[in-house]
Amino acid sequence: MIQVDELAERLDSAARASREVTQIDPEGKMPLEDAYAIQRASIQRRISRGARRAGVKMGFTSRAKMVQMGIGDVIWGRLTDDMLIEEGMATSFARFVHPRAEPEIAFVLKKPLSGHVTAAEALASVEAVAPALEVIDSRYQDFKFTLPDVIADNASSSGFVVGPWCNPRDDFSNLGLTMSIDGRVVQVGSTAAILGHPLRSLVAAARLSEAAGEPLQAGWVVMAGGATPAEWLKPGQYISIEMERLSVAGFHMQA
Ligand code: OOG
Ligand code: MG
Repeated sequence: MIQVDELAERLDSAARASREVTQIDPEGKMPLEDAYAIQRASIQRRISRGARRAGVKMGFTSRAKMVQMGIGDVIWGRLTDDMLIEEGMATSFARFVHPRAEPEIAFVLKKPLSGHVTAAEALASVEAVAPALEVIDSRYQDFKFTLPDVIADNASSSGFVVGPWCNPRDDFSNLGLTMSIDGRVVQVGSTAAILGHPLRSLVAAARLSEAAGEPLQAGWVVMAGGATPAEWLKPGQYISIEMERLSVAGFHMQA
């Protein structure tokens, strides 16, 4: 029997204190349902301190991310309201252990969505889409983990930035995007890198969330997953995403 509460406490405390911890399952032998149970208990601690659930993040939905991190399975994590970095505003580097940023697309839902849904049903539940940035910050030393490790650690999630919301009726299946640091382009990609179409990530989120007993809710944000590899961040930088035909979003990493 694994100690779900003890491991959840360890990861939650590490995230709160911006401190790294050793891997909890370096051999990668833990059943994934145990890893998700640790994630759930760890986020529950945050919620009992007053944070509110804000949505879901999907991970490893692009080949670029799978290759960068050496993991080939789609995973998911829980977003809470305290993770939101206001677009154009600053967040403090001291909040993180060793942050990285990656360009994504975000959905906000206008109605609940759960179970096995078609892409058309998923689209019908979307209120708006926006270019987004995720700040990932593994709590593990050297940002190294196995699949159960990263699932238990809420899929490395730490912060998210969402740009101006745009009409989801405009085709967003293959939009060019760039991520820049201090105005210099560091990654170039397309929304099509996300499972061939970012809606497939929302379809997967609907299925996985329902299976976990926490179906997607109206008002929730779903982060579709990084379209390119992530970039290490340093204090003082301005990180931005520009997405063709949609809009731009950015934030300052304050020293
Ligand atoms: C795990 C989280 C993956 C994504 O967008 O693919 C992820 C990590 O890379 O540390 O957020
Ligand atoms: Mg991500």
